[in-house]
Amino acid sequence: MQRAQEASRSDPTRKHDDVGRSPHIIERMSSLHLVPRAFITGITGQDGQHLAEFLHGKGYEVFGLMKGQNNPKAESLLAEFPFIRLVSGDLTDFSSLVAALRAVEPNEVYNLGAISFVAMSFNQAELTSNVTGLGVLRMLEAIRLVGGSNNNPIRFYQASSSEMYGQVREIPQTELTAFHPRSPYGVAKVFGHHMTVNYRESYGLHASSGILFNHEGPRRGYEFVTRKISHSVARIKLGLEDKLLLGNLAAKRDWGYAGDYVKAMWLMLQQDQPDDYVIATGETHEITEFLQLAFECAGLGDWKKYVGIDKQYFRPAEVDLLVGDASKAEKQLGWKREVDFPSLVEMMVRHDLDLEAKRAK
Ligand code: NDP
Ligand code: GDR
Repeated sequence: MQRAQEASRSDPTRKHDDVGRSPHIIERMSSLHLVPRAFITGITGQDGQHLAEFLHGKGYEVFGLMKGQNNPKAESLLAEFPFIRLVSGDLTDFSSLVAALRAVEPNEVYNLGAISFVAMSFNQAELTSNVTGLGVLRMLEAIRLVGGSNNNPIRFYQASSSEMYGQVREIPQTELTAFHPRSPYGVAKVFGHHMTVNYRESYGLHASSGILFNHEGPRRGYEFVTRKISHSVARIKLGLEDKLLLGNLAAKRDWGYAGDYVKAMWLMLQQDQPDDYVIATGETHEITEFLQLAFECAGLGDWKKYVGIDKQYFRPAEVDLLVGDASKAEKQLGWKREVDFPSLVEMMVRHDLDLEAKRAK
């Protein structure tokens, strides 16, 4: 009966329930779980979508944290992934995280929520520290409170980042490479990473941290350089724009495909012991290489004809080069990336060509 009521409450076609709350938001769940439950923060983001899809395919019940009183992303998310059940809350609000965990009773928590745009973190350093850094501590504390300090049954994944290496101390970067973050975002991620390790060591929490290098795909936000390029290439090809303005083209990144990377998150939580793992391709490419492949893929020829430099896209401090060594994950988790760099660029450009052609109709 209760399940039926909850199902009706989460019907995306309903506008509001009796007390005016969003119908997508659940309040309390039954404690009888027949299948494993995953709770994802950052469910509307690139990785949240990939992970939700992946876990659903594995038979999980998937719950996602949704911030805001009427988040416009809820409707499109549920239209594409109707199996997701949304829970109201915010990483800056501890009691909402406790309430969410009590309602969902998850087996696994994936903390992907963050202010994730490095450039923005320079202008909103305090907000970034609060969400991306302190948000991790709040979630760990909420897990400890709800699941207990001993034999806590909730497994935790923290979305750590290669941005923690910043001005790199060695090449390639491994789990043992020292951190030297170059942005408020990177600093906040270092805090979250160390907190995760500390809760593991202090309370025996099954808390793992994935140090993921850049991963992209058609669900990437338009503010990030790869999607900005693939989107612009499509619009240039269709005659909708003629110029692409970028910042520092000399930066080198280790770019993989997001669909491959979320599998590693899940694998980490299936291990008997929690740990930290680098997830990367082991290759590094300049932004100019991405540009060259993207413009060629659309049949536009030399990218230099279309690309200009705009100082507003340069950052106060830059991360010049990232390249990760994922051999620990490959050996212990059996993880391996499947999509290579040229296939990733092609996937993104083809997707945006289709998307922009449909929008232009
Ligand atoms: P996105 O920027 O696509 O998604 C970020 C998510 O965080 C969104 O769902 C956003 O919600 C949510 N969020 C923002 N603020 C809050 C808040 N106050 N409370 C709750 N949720 C919030 O990031 P990605 O999917 O690309 O990345 C996922 C995670 O992995 C992030 O933590 C990122 O820092 C990290 N990471 C990403 C890498 C990459 O290459 N993609 C590499 C390494 C780490 P809303 O949409 O409602 O704003
Ligand atoms: P990054 O990704 O900072 O590595 O963080 P982003 O795509 O924003 O930048 C990559 C590199 O490209 C340079 N660049 C530009 N970047 C943007 N966004 N726009 C431009 O116009 C532009 N021109 C040049 C940047 O200076 C930079 O060197 C991403 C995020 O997903 C983080 O959350 C994650 O932790 C890291 O990857 C790993």
